[in-house]
This record gives sequence, structure tokens and C-alpha cells, in this order.
Amino acid sequence: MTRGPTIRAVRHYRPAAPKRTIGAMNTLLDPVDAGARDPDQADPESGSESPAGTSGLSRRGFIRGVALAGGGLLAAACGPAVANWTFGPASSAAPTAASPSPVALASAAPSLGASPATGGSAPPAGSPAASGDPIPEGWTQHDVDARQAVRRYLGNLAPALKGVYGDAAFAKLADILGAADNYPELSAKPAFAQVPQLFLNDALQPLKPTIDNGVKVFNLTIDEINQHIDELQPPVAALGYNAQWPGPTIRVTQGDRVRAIFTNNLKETTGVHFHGVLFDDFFQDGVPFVTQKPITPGATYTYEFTASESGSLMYHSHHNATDQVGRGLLGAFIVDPRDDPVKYDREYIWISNDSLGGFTINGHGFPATVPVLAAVGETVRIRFMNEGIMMHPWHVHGNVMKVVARDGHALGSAAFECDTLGVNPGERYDALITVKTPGIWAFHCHILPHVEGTSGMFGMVNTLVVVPEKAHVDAIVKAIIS
Ligand SMILES: [Cu+2]
Repeated sequence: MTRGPTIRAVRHYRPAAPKRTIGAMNTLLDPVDAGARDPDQADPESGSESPAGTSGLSRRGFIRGVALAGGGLLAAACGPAVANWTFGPASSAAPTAASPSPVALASAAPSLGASPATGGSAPPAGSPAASGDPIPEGWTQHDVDARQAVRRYLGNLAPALKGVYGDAAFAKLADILGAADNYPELSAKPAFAQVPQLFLNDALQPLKPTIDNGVKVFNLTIDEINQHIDELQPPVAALGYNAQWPGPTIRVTQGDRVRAIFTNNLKETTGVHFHGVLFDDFFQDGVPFVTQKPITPGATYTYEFTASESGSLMYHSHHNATDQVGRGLLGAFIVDPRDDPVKYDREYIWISNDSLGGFTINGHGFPATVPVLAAVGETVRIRFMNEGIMMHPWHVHGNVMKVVARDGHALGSAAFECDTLGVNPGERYDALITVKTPGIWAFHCHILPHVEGTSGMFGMVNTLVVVPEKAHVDAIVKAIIS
């Protein structure tokens, strides 16, 4: 296999599978016609113009989410007042004492003035029990809430899976989810399609540089934003490069000269560190009061260096970082080798964070985490990056990961296989998964309080969705990002 198209290829999706299958998918997911896309999408790489303060969510990502979910979502998303990191339960069914929460951490950040997130999962506002439906025999409220989280995660993707997995498997899924209840989420977009889809678009459509005398020049802003950790909770007051969390991926080729220009639209100072770079000039290292003075509000600061080593790197705030990185000032910096020995069909960036926004993957908590999608026989490359303050052991069900790089450095003959991969703060691992068996495979942090509480799964939970045919992946992705 050679390195095939990444998820970017879905922009040029053409149905290639039997019509009955894709037709069902398209009908059920109701993808927006490509011609109706926001014209802003024509230049996905621009993004240095994001306004501060009111810019809120990544406009591009947000518009995509709205386009997918319909106008009602726009109203819903813009309606609630922005919570100042108050992420508490909205009902008695919410996770409380038993649900892990980085409260202690947030207490150490008095500037936020409010309790932090519990990890992204919202109580099910419209759960059957809450609406008066009976709790099935032998169940408790926990079961109803836990099912509700998965119902939100799958949304109207659940009925579409009939065309993917066939009648028998679908009948089992329908029974597990209680589809006979005709619950409202069956006709709603999946939770992950109701939040900015940076994972599926911006993160893998890297920021486009301009070229100045051979130097790749990237312009970014540093902004106050409102971030939806999931689709039900009120947005939280966050920070983002180019008004998005994660920030746009900066991607270059080994040996490139890089110039990154940051304009600070915050009301506070900051500094930007490119994590893992072997700088030729240590004054480019981005550590205020060690290698530079802080970037003051309104100021623009330029970093320039040569990307001498390839690999999965990161960029993030290195100033008041517990607060600033915890609130979203992070992004992927990928340096491709000139001839990549690692071959794969699809590529995913998986940035974890765990402090002020709760337990998140790419800025979202389950059920608003975007599944990893692959077709049988494909090899997926996942770039794990830990921007948090805790180690997270990522565990994939039913599959094996081959770890080929650590901190951007190829492991070569030391590559190893595992199904649980601990990633420490600051570390990056590149893992390959060659998928063989169709199914919906849980893929989650195995520190259990990071993923499950009294109301079911939340936070650092995701799935690896393996489908029989590539066209299924393309159809799902198209529906998500259209
Ligand atoms: Cu964890």
C-alpha cells in the first residue's frame, strides 16, 4: 500500500458503491449538496483573519456543523449564554460526585472563577426517563442515561448503518439501542456532527502558507473563542489559534524553512512554542522570559526556524500554560519526511487535553468525539498527541496498533504492537491500525474515571468504525463535513 488519500479526499467523493447502500446513507444522513457549501470553504487554508472575542467557534467548522445539522442547530448553538467554564450538570441525572472532574486543577486557576468541565458529556436532556418513558425492567436511570449517550453519538447514523452492515447486524444494533422507541436522536445528526468538525477537515487540511524567498510563511491569530465540548452543553470560554481548538494544523516538509507569525488578540500575554523542534537559534523556542519577552495584547510576533527533523510535533502556548493550553491554545505541527517510509490509507490526528475543558479528544468529549473511520483492509495512521497534564492509555477494542514513531522519531525495528498505548503529557506516538473486522469498536482512554460516570460514557471515549467498503467511509465523511 502506498500513502493514499487522507480524509481530504472526501471533498472529491464520487459514489462508487452499489446505489442501494450509498443511497440509503445519503438519504438518512441528508448530506448538504456540495454546491451549497459556504463559499468560505473555497479557501480552507485562509484563516488569519479571525476576529477576536466574538469570533466564537471556528467559523468554518461551525458553519459546516450547522449546514449538516440544519438551521435549528444554529439557533441552539448560539442561544445559550457562554458559560465561563461552568460545565456542571443540568439535571439530576448528571454526573456529580462520582463523575471525575478536574476540580482541584480548576481551583488552581482562580482567574476562571468557575468550576471546570467534568469531561464533556452532558446529561441527556431528552432522555426517555426524563420524558416519562418507563425504565426497562432490571435497569436503573444509569442504564437509560448510558444508552442515551450512545444514541446521541450515533444519531441518524444508526439507521444508515443498515446499508453498511446488513440486515442481521442492523437488527441487533437496533435492538441494543431500542430503536423501536423511535427516539428523537434517530432523526438527529450525530453529536459529533453538531460541533465544529476540526478533526475531519481543518486538522487534515493544513494551513496554507505563503512563500517568501523560499520560506513557508504561516499567519495565525490567537483568539478568545466559545467552544462546544459537546453539542448539548453551553459553550465554554476558550482560546484558540485562528479561533479554533485544536488550532489549524501546520504542515511542512523536512528541511523547510518555516516562519510562523502570531497576532495576539487576547487580553493577556502569551508565547508560542513549537514542541519537538530542534532549533538552530534558541531564541525561537517560545518561552517567555527565557528566550523572548511575552507577546502583549495586540502585538504580532514572528518565529522562524528550519524544520530539520520530521515527525508528529505540536505547537502550543508556553506562557501561563496550565491555563492557556488547558483552554485550547494547542495544535499539530507535522513535518513530513521527504520520502515517508510509513505507508497508510487514512490519517487522523488525536490531540488529547484534560484540564480546563474536561477530558477531550480534539476539543470535544463523548458523544461529540468524531469516530475514526476505515474500510476493511485499510491502514489508518493515528497521530496521538497529549497536550494535557495526565497520561492517557488509549485502548482500542478488536484491533491492534503498531506503534511506529515516538515523539516524531521513527522506531524502525523497535516498532511494537499493542492494544493499549499510554501517552504522557507532551508525548506523541504514531500508530498504524490495519483493520480487518467490520464493526463499531470502542476506542477510549482506559483510566476509567476519564471515560465513564454515573450517566454513562463521556469525555475520552471514541470508536473505530470499520465498514466493509471504502465508499461507506466516504459517504459517512461526506455527510459529516458537507
Ligand atoms: Cu485518560
